[in-house]
Amino acid sequence: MKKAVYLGMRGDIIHPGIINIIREGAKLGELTVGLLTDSAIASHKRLPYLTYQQRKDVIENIKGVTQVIPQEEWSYVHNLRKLKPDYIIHGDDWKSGPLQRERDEVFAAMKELGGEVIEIPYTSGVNSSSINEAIRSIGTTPDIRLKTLRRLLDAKRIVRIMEAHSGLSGLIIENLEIEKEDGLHSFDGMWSSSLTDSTSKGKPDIEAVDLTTRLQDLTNILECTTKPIIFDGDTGGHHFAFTVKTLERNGISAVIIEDKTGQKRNSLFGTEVNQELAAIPDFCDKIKAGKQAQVTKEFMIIARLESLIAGFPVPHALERARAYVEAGADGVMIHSKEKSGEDIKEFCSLFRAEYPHVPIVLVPTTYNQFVEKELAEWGANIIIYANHMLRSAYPAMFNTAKMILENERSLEADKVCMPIKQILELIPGGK
Ligand code: SPV
Ligand code: MG
Repeated sequence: MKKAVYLGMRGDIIHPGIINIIREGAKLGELTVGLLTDSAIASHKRLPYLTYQQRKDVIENIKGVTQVIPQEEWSYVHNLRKLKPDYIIHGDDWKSGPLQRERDEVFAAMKELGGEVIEIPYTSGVNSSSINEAIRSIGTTPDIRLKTLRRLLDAKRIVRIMEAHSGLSGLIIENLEIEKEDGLHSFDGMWSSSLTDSTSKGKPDIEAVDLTTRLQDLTNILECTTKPIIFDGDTGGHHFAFTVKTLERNGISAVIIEDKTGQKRNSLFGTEVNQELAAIPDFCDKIKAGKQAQVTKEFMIIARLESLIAGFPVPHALERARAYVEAGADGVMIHSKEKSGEDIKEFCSLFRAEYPHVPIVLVPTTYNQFVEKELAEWGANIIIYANHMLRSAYPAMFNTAKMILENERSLEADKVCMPIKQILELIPGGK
């Protein structure tokens, strides 16, 4: 009887190194490929370019592959215990670098199961990570970027979004990664905030900046990043259908519109400003018009509930949420200024009970004592850090300007500034 061989892989980019491992694996026996699912990958890395089904279609048709099964976890061990293969095969490049822990686990599991680990010498010059890097430097397409948010929602328990108001702030969100116990942490996408966009232009957040101007700045972010973008659509304006089409064309994944009416004010403004809420049927009509206008099936229109901001209780928000979801909203954002977070928590649990699968978006600016895991337990799917890049940039710039003014020279300010050499090297190709 033929021996059973297991090979776990992402299968996003097929290169000669992988073909070599498949060839060697097939020589040993019947080769089962454990193809990592989107959620297995997203727990540790960026989403692959191709969906699971697309990757499966490719791998199944490679000579030497007997079958493809899902590997639902980052670790190989679960599938090894299930299949009890005679061999697991892997490139020997995992001896050093981030996969060492997985390697140790695999050796322990195979020893227990009585199988063997076969390590194939790494094919020099090609590996998926370096090809991935190269592809990333080329960029993305509006189509791929737009669809990524839905894929992330399917793959991840929580989608982590950070505000970007310029190409530079976008680049930080694009590239920042930190290693933690449970894998690599990074931001999943960007929030194009009306507050920080207008503030960075020296204007108030009153929906005074028109769509064309908003998009001009967004273009800078689009040009140097690949991650998905959620657009703050304020009240949706008078031409929401047109806005939806324009955002889609640019590869934006979602727009959030709020159920306010009249001249819009920022929601975190003092209570002295009385913001009127839109009538439910009017706002539903707006959602419907947007849904009818959209061209792709993946674009998302998220309804933002301002009930709690306007001083109404949770049932008021819930009644509106029901109407908006019935009108076609792809998700709801519930906003509040309440520090305790109790109102948000209550809303989440009541809404979740009625709609198990409709995404909930939270913007925990005031109730920021809760960590992402806690908000996920309440039922949140998307967390937006809505203004922190601009709020931290402004005091830094202010202090530098003040230091120069006080000292009548820039020597003292130098220690709070990035060295010239570093800023010249900051942007790839900028030298
Ligand atoms: C924004 O970022 O512009 C928002 C979120 O609308 S908030 O400022 O919290 O209202
Ligand atoms: Mg806003």
